[in-house]
Amino acid sequence: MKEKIEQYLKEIDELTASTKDELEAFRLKFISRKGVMNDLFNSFKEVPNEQKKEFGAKLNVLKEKAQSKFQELIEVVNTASSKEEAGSIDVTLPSFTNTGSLHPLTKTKNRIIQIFERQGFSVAEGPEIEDDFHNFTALNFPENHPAREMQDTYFITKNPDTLLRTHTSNVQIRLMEHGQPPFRSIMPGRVYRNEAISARAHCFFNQVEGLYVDKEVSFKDLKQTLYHFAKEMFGKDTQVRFRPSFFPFTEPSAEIDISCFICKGDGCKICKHTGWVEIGGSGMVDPNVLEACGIDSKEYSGFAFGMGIERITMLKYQIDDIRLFSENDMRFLSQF
Ligand code: 2NM
Repeated sequence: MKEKIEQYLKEIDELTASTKDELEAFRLKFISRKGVMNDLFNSFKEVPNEQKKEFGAKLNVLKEKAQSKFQELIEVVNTASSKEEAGSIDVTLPSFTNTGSLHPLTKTKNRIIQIFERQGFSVAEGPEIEDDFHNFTALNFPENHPAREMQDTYFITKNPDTLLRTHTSNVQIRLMEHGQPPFRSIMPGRVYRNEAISARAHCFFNQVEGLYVDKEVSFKDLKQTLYHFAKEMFGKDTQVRFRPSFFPFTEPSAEIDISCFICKGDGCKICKHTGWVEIGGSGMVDPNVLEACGIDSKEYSGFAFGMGIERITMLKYQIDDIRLFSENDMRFLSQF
């Protein structure tokens, strides 16, 4: 028994614990009623009376030692586990709020699509690398039209019949070529023009064009459709004005102006003190265009329109430099 007590004292002295499980194992062995102390106190009954004093004292030393070691281990284990909690991830914390956002041009494009889809238009897409027929000839561009010149259009050097599309009208042509009326679609997408880059112009930009071809489509359908668009896009008080113009592919043709939503017509820098800002072009599809696509122009008529997505976005958010859209500057992009 003497040896046992000595052995336990040594064991307690040398013992360390850093986890809750090790602490519990210590408690079961040295503190609990069912542990070694219980056995020792039971054996104590068998000790001859003249030795009881000595053993009693030793047992008490062991008991106290066990108890104080237990307190010490509780401290050690608690500090270790609170450190572990501080370093681990709290899954109940709110998640990141900086999740990125859509590009302003994408936002505008999505809104335009939404407004026209609600008026029964679907979305069509086509190639950015196009042939002369779909970009110019089918659109009634005369052979010597200036837009066909090298300084306006990017031609593919290896094949002069191939070019980067200068508008998304090539998609309208492809749609009409391969299908039967009615057609009611919008065509958003990137286009290319050989222009000097400035705050107002870029050599690539985005357009959305629209086409509606059916029996008895008239200029009043064009006006109503764009009137609705302008009010949805720029607010219900927006006025729309059609100004006579010319395009090879439409006859008659008109520029689309809206009342300046910045100064409400009083005159400001944005509208150059006219009270009106241009948002695009439009017109009745020229019968030559319909015929080039195999559509009987005596049976069908249509309207078409086109606008620049950059221009609409610049007006809506009062952005004064078109180059910001393609520079990927986070100070600009993170504002949207
Ligand atoms: C514009 C302005 C006016 C237009 C015409 C056609 C087509 F293919 F039907 F002839 N597509 N897009 C059009 C008409 C485009 O952009 C300023």
